[in-house]
Amino acid sequence: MTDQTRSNGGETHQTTDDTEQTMTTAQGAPIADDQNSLKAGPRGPVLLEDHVMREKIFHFDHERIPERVVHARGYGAHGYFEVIDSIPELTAADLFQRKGKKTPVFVRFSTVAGNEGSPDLARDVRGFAVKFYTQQGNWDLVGNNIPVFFIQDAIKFPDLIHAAKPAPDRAFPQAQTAHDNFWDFASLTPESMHMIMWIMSDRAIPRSFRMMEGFGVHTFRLVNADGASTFVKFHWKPKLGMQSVVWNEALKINGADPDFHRRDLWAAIDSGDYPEWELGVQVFDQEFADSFAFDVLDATKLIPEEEVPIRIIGRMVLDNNVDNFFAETEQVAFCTQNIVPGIDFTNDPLLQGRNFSYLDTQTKRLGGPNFTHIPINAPRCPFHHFQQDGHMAMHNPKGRANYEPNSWGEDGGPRENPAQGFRSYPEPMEGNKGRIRPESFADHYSQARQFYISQAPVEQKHMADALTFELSKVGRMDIRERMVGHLRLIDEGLAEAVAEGIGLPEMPDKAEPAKAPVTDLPESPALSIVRNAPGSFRGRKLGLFVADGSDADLVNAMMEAAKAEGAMVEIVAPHVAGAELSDGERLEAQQKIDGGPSVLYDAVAIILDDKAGKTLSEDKTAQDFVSDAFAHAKFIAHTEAVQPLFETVGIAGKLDDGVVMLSDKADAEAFIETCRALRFWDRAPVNTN
Ligand code: HDD
Repeated sequence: MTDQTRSNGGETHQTTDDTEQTMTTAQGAPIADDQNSLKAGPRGPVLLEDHVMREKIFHFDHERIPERVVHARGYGAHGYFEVIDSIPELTAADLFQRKGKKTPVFVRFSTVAGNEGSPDLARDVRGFAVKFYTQQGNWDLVGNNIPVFFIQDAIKFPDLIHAAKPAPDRAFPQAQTAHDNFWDFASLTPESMHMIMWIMSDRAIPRSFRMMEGFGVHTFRLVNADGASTFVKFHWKPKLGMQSVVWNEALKINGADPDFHRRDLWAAIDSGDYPEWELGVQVFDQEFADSFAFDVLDATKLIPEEEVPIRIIGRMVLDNNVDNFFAETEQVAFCTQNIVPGIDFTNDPLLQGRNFSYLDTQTKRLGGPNFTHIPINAPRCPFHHFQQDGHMAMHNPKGRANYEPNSWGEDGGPRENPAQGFRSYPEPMEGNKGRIRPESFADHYSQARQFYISQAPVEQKHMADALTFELSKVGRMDIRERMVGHLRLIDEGLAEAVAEGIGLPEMPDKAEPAKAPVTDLPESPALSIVRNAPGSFRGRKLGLFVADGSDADLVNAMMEAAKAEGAMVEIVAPHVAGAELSDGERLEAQQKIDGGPSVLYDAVAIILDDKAGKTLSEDKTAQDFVSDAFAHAKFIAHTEAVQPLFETVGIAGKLDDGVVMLSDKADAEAFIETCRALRFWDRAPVNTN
């Protein structure tokens, strides 16, 4: 029996951890027999009178709520935000006022397109939604791991999502954009080109939630105590650095462990290796906004870090897994409209539309307007208002007054507070009403090109491979051609690689560059993952493949070296019972080789003796373990006895500096240091497609 006191976030209603307690119905009536329904005679019909069974099954029948229309698959955790550098000069927001101040948070990471049961390593944007339980109310920063978006105006969101989700007539493909409808929409929507570059890049297949950046995407406002306002963009920077997997690996991870990302987050927190991000702000004024080459209200554009540096103001640590997935992660309701005094919206038309959508969707998903009564959504500061009644109302105003103004004096309930209350920034407005797309939103290609040229060569190859993969799943030739026509405006080399990849007989015409010319922007190295590698193997996982007879000293040295680096080790063996090492000790395995393919690890060490080396060279799963690790540019450490395995998979003649022979303890330590480079990209061209 679970402890509902905890999973409900502090409300005490019923039940405890104490398994000695009597099981009851939901009404609290003790149950004598939970194994058998009430029957007329031992083999007779079940009686309608059986209130115990009917209540139990009735409740079960109603366990599901509608999954989120987007971001259905997600995983959450609790933690805190701590101020490193206070910014009272920029904002009156309570949570940023004092260095060291901590604010509790709940974070939910997600994929966008797939349903709740879809695999974690779909090529997709990742949601990065943070609920700050501040002393002035809940602030929801509902962002993604990509700083730009597909569309400029919220009115296009249903079209975008319809096109990305499974086709309505056949209900497939699940959790992938690799189909005609998505590319049809994208190729007819030039404003999506910048974001297309991002989702075709390695950003869309992160190694871990712990290793991805997060972005508030829109330009927001900060407003200080004097009412002065600056613009701001929010950035989350992972302490472990950014890292992604390669596409062929992603496809295989989805089969081997569809829960790869959620398991990774849960395990890291459970083991006390708490994931951490820094919160950074790009702050700029109206003058900069007016001089910037793009409109800061256009969510398909970013502001390069090189142009407006990021100031780190805090850190977020996730140190607590949920007690109950449904109560917390499923019922958490993020709303972009949840902001607090000191932070304000801008006129970004995407943000304005979102401010309607989230409240609306939570009402539907959680069954009524009282979803703020659910503990995960309730503010953790005092709150008083006259909202009342409705489905599942847990707390209504007390006393006689449920309206305002009233003349009940002290018993009259809460009052507005002009000194502290939220005030919208009084931005002057003028203009004719109209369904208008501003001309300042018209350049759809320049930043797409900037993103592409800022990538390392291996990342550019991954992008060409990704586009080739996706467009190869598109049945209609005209859609494929139209996309290549757009790519020609972004980068001719990329367009050629994709045209060749999908076998176009001739190069299609360039797309019309809409109303704005494409400009050559400088490279922004901050946009590359590989160019900003963390130089550490910390938080990563080593797959250590052993068998009976493996050299105990080497195995222990490798485990110690990995541990000293702050990395995790998983033992993989021919049997899950483990292996008897050379010293006669048995080492338990976490994975039988069939269930622990090398795609689940960041690097692998294969420590076998001659006998096991020979036997396993004929084993298909052991062969895949080695050949995949090699194809995915991973670092491989091995004993001499692994040579026959290299021979059977055909890489014996191709071994490079990323494949390291182990003889003694020092080799093991040196190998873990080598792994700090994360991948051996010189093994290119890597067959990742
Ligand atoms: Fe959204 C969920 C992020 C545009 C409408 N969105 C949702 C979640 C994230 C984002 C992270 C999951 C929250 C959670 O974990 O529960 N969405 C974004 C970002 C956008 C964006 C970064 C662009 C900058 N979204 C967007 C638009 C609309 C929506 C333009 C509608 C006009 N989004 C929704 C929604 C969802 C949602 C339908 C589905 C479930 C939910 O809200 O709670 O309201």
